[in-house]
Amino acid sequence: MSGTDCMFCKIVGGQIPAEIVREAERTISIRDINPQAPTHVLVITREHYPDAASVGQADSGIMDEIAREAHEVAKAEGVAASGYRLVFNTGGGVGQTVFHVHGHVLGGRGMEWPPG
Ligand code: D5M
Repeated sequence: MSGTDCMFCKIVGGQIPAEIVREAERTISIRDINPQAPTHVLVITREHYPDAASVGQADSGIMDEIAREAHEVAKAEGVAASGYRLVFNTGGGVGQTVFHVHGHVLGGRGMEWPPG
């Protein structure tokens, strides 16, 4: 799925509105529509890849960029010092619902380990 069928491709293309918190050459970062923490931002690749596994195989460099952008988001949101999670749900069995790679930046509250 990509282009006309993919919701995050439509957000990247400006066809669906989103609260954009950061833009970079290869990623955009948007506020999650259903936040699970006081800070919940998604770092999305501009190019379509279904998940972290496929993007890692096709273009390993972009994972570095996602991690860098996630940290910039965390700094801008004021959660870098207290800590944050960068989560990639990879597969429907562990909760991935949008099959366009995105890192969840979660912070601003205490969290448990292991995750549920
Ligand atoms: O995460 C998919 C995430 O995407 C989930 O936390 C909801 C969020 N989402 C879905 N639609 C939108 C829009 N339109 N704007 C912002 N956020 C959205 P996953 O890891 O695939 O379960």
